[in-house]
Amino acid sequence: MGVERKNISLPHCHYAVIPIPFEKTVSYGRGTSRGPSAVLDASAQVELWDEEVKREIWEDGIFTSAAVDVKGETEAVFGRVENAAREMLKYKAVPFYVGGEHSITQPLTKPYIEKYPDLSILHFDAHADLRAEYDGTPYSHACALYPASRSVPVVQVGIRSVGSDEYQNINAGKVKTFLMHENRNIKKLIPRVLKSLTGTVYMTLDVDGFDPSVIPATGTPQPGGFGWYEALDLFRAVIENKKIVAVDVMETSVREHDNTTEMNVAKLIYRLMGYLSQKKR
Ligand SMILES: [Mn+2]
Repeated sequence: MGVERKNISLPHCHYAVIPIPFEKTVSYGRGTSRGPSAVLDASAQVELWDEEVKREIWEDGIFTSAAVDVKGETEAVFGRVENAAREMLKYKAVPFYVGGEHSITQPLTKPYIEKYPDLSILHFDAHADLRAEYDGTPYSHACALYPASRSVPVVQVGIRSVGSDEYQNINAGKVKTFLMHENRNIKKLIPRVLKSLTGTVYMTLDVDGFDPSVIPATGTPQPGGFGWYEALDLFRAVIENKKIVAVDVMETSVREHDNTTEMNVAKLIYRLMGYLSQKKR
């Protein structure tokens, strides 16, 4: 990110940012391939001193890697994404994978599921993403959490768009789904989410989990999402109470004459790093 220290190497950093500008199966609005670079550019405008965490978070070391190569067939791209995640497991840094479309959460979560027997996934999204297949492919953004949900607990929040072909997968098997309209009191929601998660958590954040007033530029927006502070309350509680092994932030798009989305996503990532830093002290 724009806030990284000069000459810092990955083994010494507490955080890593890995851009993955993949966009292939997006079914509606396009632009997620430009999301990661827009977030990195915007990160240069985020204040280094965080007013909530009250720290210069960059001092812990933020390593930004080159973007994962997303050219070619989806299977090949997914292989490279999985390898990138596997590589990150060698370091102490908490990785922040920045997408790109949500389908890449499929290969990203694989090495974590293998490594951590008690892993669960916090899935923040407007959409359930639990279709086995969509538009003729299992690699669609609409299937992002389906493979993981077959093997580890997936706790969904923000959900307010569910298809008839995935309805049987919510609140079934290893999936706990907190539908947005039934859980509008965030203070009551937080302890239920904490109870549903295991001790080790992978956080996958589709930015459309936020209300479009917070994050306007995303592939498939839905009304009635999380407010900024509601989401931060939830994320802070999860980070304080769980071991976070990785975070992905997906579906950031860009649109002309409006940099609200990339600014807010950059601030979100920096703030989450701040929560993780606070915990260490
Ligand atoms: Mn979504």
